[in-house]
Amino acid sequence: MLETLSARLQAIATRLRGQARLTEADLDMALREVRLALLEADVHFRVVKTFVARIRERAIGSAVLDGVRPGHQVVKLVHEELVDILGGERHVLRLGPPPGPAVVLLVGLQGSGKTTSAAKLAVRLRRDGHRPLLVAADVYRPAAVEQLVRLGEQVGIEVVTGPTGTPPASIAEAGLTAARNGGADVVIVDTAGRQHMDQPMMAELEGLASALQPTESLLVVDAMTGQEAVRVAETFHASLPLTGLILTKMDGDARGGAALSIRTVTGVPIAYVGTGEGMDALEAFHPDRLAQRILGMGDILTLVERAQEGMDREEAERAAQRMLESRFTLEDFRSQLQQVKRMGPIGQLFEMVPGAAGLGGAAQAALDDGELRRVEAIIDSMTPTERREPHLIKAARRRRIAAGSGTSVAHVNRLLRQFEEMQKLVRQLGSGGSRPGPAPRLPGR
Ligand SMILES: Nc1nc2c(ncn2[C@@H]2O[C@H](COP(=O)(O)OP(=O)(O)OP(=O)(O)O)[C@@H](O)[C@H]2O)c(=O)[nH]1
Ligand SMILES: [Mg+2]
Repeated sequence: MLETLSARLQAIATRLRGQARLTEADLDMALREVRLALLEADVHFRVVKTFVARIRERAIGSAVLDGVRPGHQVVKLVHEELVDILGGERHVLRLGPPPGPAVVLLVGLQGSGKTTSAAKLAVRLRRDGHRPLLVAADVYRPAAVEQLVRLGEQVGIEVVTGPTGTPPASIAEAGLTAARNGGADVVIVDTAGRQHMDQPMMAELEGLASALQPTESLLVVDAMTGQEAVRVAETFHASLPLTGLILTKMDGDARGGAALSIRTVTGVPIAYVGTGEGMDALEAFHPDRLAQRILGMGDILTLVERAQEGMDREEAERAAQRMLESRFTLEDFRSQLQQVKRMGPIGQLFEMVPGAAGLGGAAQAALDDGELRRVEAIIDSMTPTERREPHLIKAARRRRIAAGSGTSVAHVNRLLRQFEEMQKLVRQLGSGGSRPGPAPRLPGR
């Protein structure tokens, strides 16, 4: 459902990640695209506005985080803010403490999926070790009671019913009694939906709520209705304090902005999402997992954290300073390599980069530890003077270094050529070079 948004954000993220430097203009452009992608996905404009503003503020505030590429950092910020608008922590239903069965009241508009979700929720709670019982408090249509009874039979969970016309509160009371007698610890109450929100329905639900004192009042909303779902939730919440939401039909093909807006606009957390008609198609809602899925992040967070741990901040700053002053030597370069090595085997890091894991062996080989070790060995075989002044290294010295490091003259040549290119690039940047160039290629790649 969020596939289009996901694809667009991933494209932006991929581009940002490749960036060694990020100017404020780059950030603006990226955020403009993020904004468009969210609006296109039907995310509420107020949510979009706050979202983008917070990322800009945090990105600028944390401009030089330790040892991590700024592009990565921005992606991390986008992820964190996504998790935040999705509700942060997972909302776990409060169903205790015993004695007395906990009451879960399900409310919502007609056709939103209340009855189906009631049965699904019972199945899920039973799997979590509870003993649920269902109550058919939709007393206006015999067919509605019949529907819940059938579902109850299908999943093997008791359904308490009453004759058509019984006040909903009386049936619910009967349900509580049945639960106490039968040892059920959760009573799930399915209520009648209306086509529109109207005063009588609200009054009935308020009456039901004050009679039952539900521990959880969950609004069931159809995610396919988009921003309408957000409006419905706002209105409901105003007269019947909700504790959580069940977003149904997330398997549909709507744009999905409702899922991203509803928590922030209403302040009510999403507890579950319905992802199909089957009885097992109800998932606990995890803000962080959805955010990761939207961004196609793979294990990028782990990667960023590892980079932050592996890099010695002061050493990195010193190296950057020396680069700008054109005093960056092969010695500095070697110490940078050692930092990269501290982050763990390169191949493993590679696996964690979304999209990169699929790249073939060629790319892997170019980045493998063997190559890094070879570069290090070559630098180790130089004298301190040679490391500081590589231009001194002529043919005879190259042969000595190759022999000393167990490599070949061709390897030494390549390393020196690449280092020289890198220095040239750094000089351009240091001399007030206006455009940020591509990341200097590490020798050995
Ligand atoms: N694809 C899909 N269909 C769903 C989902 N949840 C419910 N449905 C379908 O939506 C339709 C309406 O579901 P109900 O559970 O009867 O809705 P309700 O809110 O109880 O409706 P009323 O009792 O008439 O107010 C049914 O055909 C369900 O199978 C879902 O997560 N995904
Ligand atoms: Mg129903």
